[in-house]
This record gives sequence, structure tokens and C-alpha cells, in this order.
Amino acid sequence: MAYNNIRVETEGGLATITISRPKALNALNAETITELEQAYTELEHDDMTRVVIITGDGDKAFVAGADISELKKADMFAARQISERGHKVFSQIETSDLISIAAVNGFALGGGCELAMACDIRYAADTAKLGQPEVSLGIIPGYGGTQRLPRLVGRGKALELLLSGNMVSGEEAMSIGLVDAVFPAAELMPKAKKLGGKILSKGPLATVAVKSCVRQGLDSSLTAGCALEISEFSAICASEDKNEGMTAFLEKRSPDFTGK
Ligand code: CO8
Repeated sequence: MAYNNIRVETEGGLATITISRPKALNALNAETITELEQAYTELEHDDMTRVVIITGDGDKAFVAGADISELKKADMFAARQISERGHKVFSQIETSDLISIAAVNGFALGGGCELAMACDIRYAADTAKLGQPEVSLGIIPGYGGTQRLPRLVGRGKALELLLSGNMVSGEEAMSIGLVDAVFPAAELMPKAKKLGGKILSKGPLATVAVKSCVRQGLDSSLTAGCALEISEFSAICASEDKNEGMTAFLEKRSPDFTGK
């Protein structure tokens, strides 16, 4: 499908979605959110694709937030719609069987930081700047920032960032758990692709089940999470991939997983 504000490239089981509105530092307008949803849905229906890297066009911005010129026009009713749309798409990314890696290549502010936080893993360039500056605009985050940020960095640090609007560097973001690794800018995409390739080499049913257990477990009690793990573990032990993985190990060869 042709898009105006994103590019989608696929290579083997790895897809890259590049948000591309360079004149607005890749800010998310309504059309971009819709395109992101369409692209994600299309990739979810593509049998090959298992890992998606989300990044921003150019070397300055991942995504500099929701589009402020669009938001400025929104009254209470429009704002609810915009917020609900964003939540729906980010939740789709978060709950999808696709494993998502945010390659944060520059400013990830407001909705941009929220998009990165909806991804499963966040890699950042050492030039990245992350933050939730909404209070500087007299608003609050509307794409999950007040909820996902404290879950990642803890209540105090989240409130410090949310209340001050301060930006943190890639290094600082890693030190507080907002991103998972930092690399020199030129190495960011190769490192994200390397991780994607590694995930692709593992059992497809297993990687989906790991994501599901971790995500649902963090949303529930330890007891409920452990019960979920027992269910997923026993189900996956009925798979052909389990047989192939263990046979390959014992035969000292690489497994040839089929996702069955
Ligand atoms: N929206 C629209 N345009 C933007 C945005 C944005 N978020 N960010 C940058 N731009 C535009 C600028 O207006 C400018 O356009 P022009 O060249 O036409 O003047 C161009 O991009 C380049 O930006 P700057 O000249 O400002 O570049 P600097 O290097 O000087 O500064 C910054 C870079 C620091 C990133 C600066 O652009 C900035 O502060 N941007 C805004 C960041 C921000 O506040 N983001 C949060 C937005 S609100 C939000 O995300 C809420 C999400 C939830 C929505 C829920 C809906 C209800």
C-alpha cells in the first residue's frame, strides 16, 4: 500500500516502518496514525513478518510528538477522539504478536516517546532526546504517557519527567530504564536489525508466547502471571517447534522452526 507519511520496508521476516514527515520532525498527525494502523494491520496479516522496527526519517527526530498545529484546533470532543485513536493504535502495537523494536534516532517527545514506550524493546542513538513535554503546552500526555512511563521508570522518576517536561539523553534514558540500550547514531539501525534477526532465528511460537506472558503478567498479579506461564508452557510443549528445537540441540545442528 502507498502511504504519504510512513515508509514500510520488509526483508525476510523483518519489517521497518519509518515515520516520515521531516518538515514537522515526524510529528504524528491523524493521517500518520491511520497509516501506522494500516501498515501494522497489513504486517500482522503477512505470514512472513514477525519483527517490526519503528524509526523516524532523518537523523534529527524519531517523532517530535503529536502534531501541535492539528491539536491546537481540537476541542474537548475532538481531543477525546484523537486520544482514543492513538491509544487504540499504540495498544495494537503493544498487544500484537509482532515483536516491535523502537529505534529512537533523535527527538522522541510527547506522542513520540509514547510510541516508543508502546514498543516491546527500545534502542536509542546517543543523540536521542526523550521526554513528555506536554505540560509545557498546558496539556497532559494523551497516548499513554502517564501510564506506560511509570511502569517503565517508576513513579518518582516518571512524575519528575511528566511534571517538569524535561528531556533526557539516550544515556540517561537507559540509566532509568526508559530505553534498553544506547548506540552511536550510525550503529542504531544495524544493532536493531541484528536484534531483530536474532529474534527471527528463534521459535516463532515461543517468541509470541514470551511476549504474551510478559505483557499480560505485568498487567496482573504474580499468581495470575505464573498461571498464565504454566498454560503457555504446556501448550508450547505440544508444538512441532518444541520437538524440532530439542532434536536439533541433541543432534548438534541449527533448528529449522516452522511455527507449528
Ligand atoms: N508538531 C508539529 N510541528 C512540529 C512539532 C510537533 N510536535 N515539533 C516540531 N515541529 C515543527 C516545527 O514547528 C518546525 O516547523 P517550521 O520549520 O515550519 O517552523 C519544524 O518542525 C522544526 O522544528 P524546530 O524549528 O522547533 O526545531 P528545533 O531544532 O529548534 O527544536 C524540538 C526541536 C525541541 C523538538 C522542538 O521542535 C519542539 O519542542 N517540538 C515540540 C515537541 C513537543 O512539545 N511535543 C509534544 C507534542 S504534544 C503530544 O505529543 C501529545 C500526545 C498525545 C496527544 C493526545 C491527543 C488528545
